[in-house]
Amino acid sequence: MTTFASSHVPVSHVDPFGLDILENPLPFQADLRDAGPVVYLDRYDVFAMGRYEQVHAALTDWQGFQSAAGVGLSNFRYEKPWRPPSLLLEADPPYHDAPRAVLSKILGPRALQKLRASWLADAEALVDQVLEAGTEFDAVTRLAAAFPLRVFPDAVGIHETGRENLLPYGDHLFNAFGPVNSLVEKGAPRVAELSAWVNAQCTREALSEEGFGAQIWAAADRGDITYEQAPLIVRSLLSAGVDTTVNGLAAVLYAFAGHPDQWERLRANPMLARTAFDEAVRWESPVQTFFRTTTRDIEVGGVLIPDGRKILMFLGAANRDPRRWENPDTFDVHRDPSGHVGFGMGIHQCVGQHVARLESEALLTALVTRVETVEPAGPAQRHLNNTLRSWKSVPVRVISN
Ligand code: OVV
Repeated sequence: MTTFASSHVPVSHVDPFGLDILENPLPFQADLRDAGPVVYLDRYDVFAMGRYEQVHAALTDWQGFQSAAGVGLSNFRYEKPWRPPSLLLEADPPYHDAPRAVLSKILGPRALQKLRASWLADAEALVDQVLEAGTEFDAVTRLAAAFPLRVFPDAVGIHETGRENLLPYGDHLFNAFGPVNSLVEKGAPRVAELSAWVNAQCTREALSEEGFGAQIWAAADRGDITYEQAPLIVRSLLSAGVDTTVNGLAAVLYAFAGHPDQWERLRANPMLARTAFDEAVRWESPVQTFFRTTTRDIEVGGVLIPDGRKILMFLGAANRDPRRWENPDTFDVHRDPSGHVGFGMGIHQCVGQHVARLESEALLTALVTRVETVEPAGPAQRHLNNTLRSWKSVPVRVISN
């Protein structure tokens, strides 16, 4: 890190989307936090924040740090988005409010009570099936990916056919928030096909009569949203609802495989399952970064960020900021992880977080009654993505009851 003598903005030449950094972003994130509250990334001509205090403050200030110019590197003021912008993620009040209100109710804790019993039973069935097949398996494919794919598409109400497109679509979408690097280029050949499939699932006719999708269309019948908005809100479910939870579950399973003492604590008190998931979301931060765009000249930590500039918010770095967290690198189910920014913060905070928490509660609860010990059965392998902290495989060995 060097410094602009004139404006006292620390400058980093590092490419945070470089494959080497994505493989292990922690040393860079520590440098970023230590360099100052705001750092200029000259590789992309953007600003960055890595400290909890400033990330939290910027996420909470949606008037000053807008989402409507896109939450990726691309600035919608100047560049055409690769797909029609999300009505939730890439919008601000007042346009954001009706879609958000409709979806928060459909995905809220109250509404999810109806799914709880069947998701707990599904998790038990899946875990029984995996354990019957053997004591060594890949926790990512067999559990972290298998469980959301088993319950979520059904809950939305989409057809069986084409579900294998969900993960590749999400993988590309989350890559596309970053620069056009090799990860985006790798996904480019299938973008048209995958987008066409996803969009086709969002029509009223394609959706089952019950489910989150149908409930979104019912909100249009009531006039809470328009008929034009309904399919785009369904698209948000299919965009943000799969890869995120797969990687959140992978994170918590990886965390426990590496921390047998924490698994013992969970076994001693299964009520810790929900806290444990939030602690894993803090510790691993499945969504590592999102951008915001300044709506005016804004001073942060003595640095003037001009109007219309992109700022990269390092959720993962903020969640391990020693200025905010004691022993931030320690996965500890007895800590209070609340206030982490792994789900964001403010008006855009993850609208699906209760779905994610229910999925993890179901899976961990099924595991904790059946698995005495879990340990790594080989090296875990990362899957690189411009936005997601992801795993290709986490081999584990378990002793079951
Ligand atoms: C949080 C998130 C990620 C990706 C896509 C969307 C939301 C969306 O609304 O489409």
